[in-house]
Amino acid sequence: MSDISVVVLVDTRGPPRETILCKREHRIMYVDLRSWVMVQAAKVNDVVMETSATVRVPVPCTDLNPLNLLEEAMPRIGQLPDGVSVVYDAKSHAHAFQFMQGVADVQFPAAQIFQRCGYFPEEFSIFFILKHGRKYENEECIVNIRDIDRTSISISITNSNIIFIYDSQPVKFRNYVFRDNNWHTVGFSVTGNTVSMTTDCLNIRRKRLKRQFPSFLMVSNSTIHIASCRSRKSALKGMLKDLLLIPGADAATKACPPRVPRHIHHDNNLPMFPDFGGLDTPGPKWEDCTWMSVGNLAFDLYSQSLKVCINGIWKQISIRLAAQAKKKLDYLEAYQNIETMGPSIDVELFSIPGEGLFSVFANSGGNSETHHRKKSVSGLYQWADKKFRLYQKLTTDEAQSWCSFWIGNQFYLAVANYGLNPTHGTNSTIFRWHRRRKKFRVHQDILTWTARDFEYFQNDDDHFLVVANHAKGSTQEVDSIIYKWNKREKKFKEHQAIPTVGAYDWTYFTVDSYQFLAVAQAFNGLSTMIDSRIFLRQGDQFIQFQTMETNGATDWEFFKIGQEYFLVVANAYNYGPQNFKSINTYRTNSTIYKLNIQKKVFERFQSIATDSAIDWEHFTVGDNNYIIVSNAQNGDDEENNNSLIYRWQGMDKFVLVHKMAILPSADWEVFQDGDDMYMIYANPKGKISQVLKVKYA
Ligand SMILES: *[C@@H]1O[C@H](CO)[C@@H](O)[C@H](O)[C@H]1NC(C)=O
Ligand SMILES: *[C@@H]1O[C@H](CO)[C@@H](O)[C@H](O)[C@H]1NC(C)=O
Ligand SMILES: *[C@@H]1O[C@H](CO)[C@@H](O)[C@H](O)[C@H]1NC(C)=O
Ligand SMILES: *[C@@H]1O[C@H](CO)[C@@H](O)[C@H](O)[C@H]1NC(C)=O
Ligand SMILES: [Ca+2]
Repeated sequence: MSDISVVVLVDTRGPPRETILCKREHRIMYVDLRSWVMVQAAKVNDVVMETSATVRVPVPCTDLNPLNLLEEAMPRIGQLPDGVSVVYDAKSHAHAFQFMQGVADVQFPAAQIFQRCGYFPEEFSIFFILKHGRKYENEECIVNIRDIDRTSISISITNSNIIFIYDSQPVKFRNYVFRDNNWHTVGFSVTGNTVSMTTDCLNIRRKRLKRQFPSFLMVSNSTIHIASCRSRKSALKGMLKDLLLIPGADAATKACPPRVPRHIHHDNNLPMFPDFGGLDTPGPKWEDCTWMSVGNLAFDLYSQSLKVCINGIWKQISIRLAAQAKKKLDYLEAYQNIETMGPSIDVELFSIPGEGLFSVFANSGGNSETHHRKKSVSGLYQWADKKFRLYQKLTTDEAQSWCSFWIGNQFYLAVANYGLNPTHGTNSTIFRWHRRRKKFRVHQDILTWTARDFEYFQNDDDHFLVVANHAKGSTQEVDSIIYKWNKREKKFKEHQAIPTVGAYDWTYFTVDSYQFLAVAQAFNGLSTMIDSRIFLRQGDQFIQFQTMETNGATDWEFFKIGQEYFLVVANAYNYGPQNFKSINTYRTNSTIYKLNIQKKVFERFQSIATDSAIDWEHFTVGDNNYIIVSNAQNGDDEENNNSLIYRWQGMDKFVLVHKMAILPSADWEVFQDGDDMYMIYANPKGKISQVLKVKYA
C-alpha cells in the first residue's frame, strides 16, 4: 500500500464497505478495505466520485466486557416497549421478558456498546436463555445486528432450524431444543473458521464458517435489534431471560460444567459446592434452579460472573475479564525462562486478532563500539501452548523500548533505538504487521537522539507518537518530538518539539476529557535531582501543567483506583551535589502522587524507598490493586535482589506484600490467559527473562 496514495474515496455516504477507490498515476482501482489488497481495476467512468482523502477505519474491539444485550435494549426507567412484559415463571422460579404478538421494535445503536472501536470482536460467544413451546409460524428472530444493507450477526429460530448469520451468511443447526416449553440455553461461539452451538451445556455442534479472518466486521453504524428484528412477522413469541455477548470464543467451555452422567442418583440432600459463593454478593438474588433446568445459565452483571444450574444449584463460574472479583494474589511461581537476543530493558505485550498474544523484547548489547559493528536484533515471541516461542527477529540498534498501536486496521510496532552515536543520531523504526506474510516489516525510520522511549496516543481520528530523546552529543538538552500521523502519506511527521533534559520516558493519560503527557527527566549532566514535567493539551499543542522534583526519573505510571487518579515515578539514581560522596547511588525514594481535582494539581501522596527502580507497573487481581517495582541493578550488595509488590489498602495506602528474589528486572507486564494470570519481566543484565505465574489465594 505504501506506494499508492489514497486520493479518491467513492461514496462516502454509506458505511465503508469492502471497497474503496484508490488512484495510482491515472489508473483507478478497487482496494479491499479489509486487507488493503488490490482486487481489480475499474474504469474511471464507472463510478461517481467524491474527492476525499480521508479513510476512516476504526480499531477492532479488543477490550469489551461481557454484556447483557437485553438489559442494554430495555429502558431502565419508564415503560417497557409495546408487546414486552416482565413475567415470573413459577415453575422454574425465573424472571424473564415475555415477547408477544405485535411487539414494538426493540433496538439500540451498536455504538452504545462499541464506543471506542468499530469492528465486531473476531472471537466471541453469544448466549441466550429462552423458553418457547409453540409451533413457529415463521422464522422468529432473537437478535439481529445490521446496518442499512447488511446483516453482521443474527440468530433466529424456525420449526426445524436455529439459524446463525455471520456477515450475511447463514449457518443452520437443527432445532432439537425449543420444542418442549422449557427453559433452554443456547450458546454460539465463533473462532477462526468455526462456529459452534452449545445447547444446555450438553451438546456441542460445530460448523464451518466461511469468512476472511480477521474479518473486520464493521458495526459502528449498525443497530442491534432484539426479538422484533426485521418485520412484525418474524417477531419472537416467547420468554427471553438473557442475551449475552461475551468476548472470547471459549465462554461455553468455561461456563459449562464437566458432563454429568445422566443416570446419577439425586436425593434431597443437595450436595454443597465449596465455591458456591454467588448468593451473598451484592446485586440481585438469583432464582433457584431446579432439577428441570440442568445446564441453564444465568449471568450476574453485578458480580460479573456466569452462573450455571447444576443439580439444582446455581454454581458460579468465572469467565475471562469478568472473572475472579474475590481473588487475591497469593504468590508467584517461576513459569518460563525466555532466552533473549541480549540483555533486555523493556518488554511489550500485544495481541493481533487471529494470531494471538505476542511479547517483544528491547535487546541491547552484543556490540562493542567498533566501526564495523553489526546492528543488534530484538526478539519477538508468540504465546503458543502456554509458552512464549521465538517468532521473528527484528533489527534494532541498542533498543530501549517498544510500543504498539493500531491505525485503522493496520497494526504497528515502534522501537526507540538508543544507538551508539549520540553525535549523529540513530534511526528508530516503526514496523508494520504484514497480514499475508504474518511478519513485521519496516515501515518508517525516524532520526532520534539516544532515544529512550516511544509513547503512542490517539485523539479522535489523529494518531501521535512521541519520542523521548535523551541526549545529543555531550548535552542532555535536546528536543523531544511529538509526531503526528499523516493520513495521505501514511507516515509520522513532526508536529511539536518539546525541549527536554535527559528525557527517559513519556506517559500519556487522560482525566475526564483532559489529555496529559508526563515526561520523566533523569539527568542534566550534573545532577539527577531535577524536575520532571507534566504537560496538558490545549488545542493541538501540549503546554506545561506541573513540574515535580525527581531523582534520576526513568518511568511514570498512571493508574486509577475507584475515582482517584495516581501517578508514580520511578527514581532510579541519586547522583550529584546532594550525594557528593556517591553513596548508595541506587537507593532513592520513589514518589506516588495523587491528583487533587479541585486544585488541579498532583500532590505528593506516599514515598517508597526503592533500589534502582526503573519501572512501575499497576495491575489488578480481582478487586485488588497492586503496583510492582523493578529493581534493576540490585546495588552492589547482593541482598537487594528483590522486586517488590505493594497492595492498595485504602487508609494504609500502598503496603508491601511480596518480595521476590529474582533476576534483575527492568520492566514488568501482566497478562491473562483464560483464568490464568502471568507476569513477565525483562532482565537488563542477562539473556534470560522470565514469565511468572500468579497463584491465587
Ligand atoms: C449511518 O447510517 C445512517 C442511516 O442509518 C446513514 O444516514 C448514515 O449516513 C450512516 N453513516 C455512515 C458513516 O455510514
Ligand atoms: C535513517 O533512515 C533513512 C531512511 O531509511 C536513511 O536515509 C538514513 O541514512 C538513516 N540514518 C541513519 C543515521 O541511519
Ligand atoms: C528517603 O526518605 C526517608 C524518609 O523521609 C529519608 O530518611 C531518606 O533519607 C530518603 N532517602 C533518600 C535517598 O533521599
Ligand atoms: C542476586 O542476583 C544475582 C544475579 O542473578 C545472583 O547471582 C545472586 O545470587 C542473587 N543474590 C541473592 C542474595 O539472591
Ligand atoms: Ca511502566
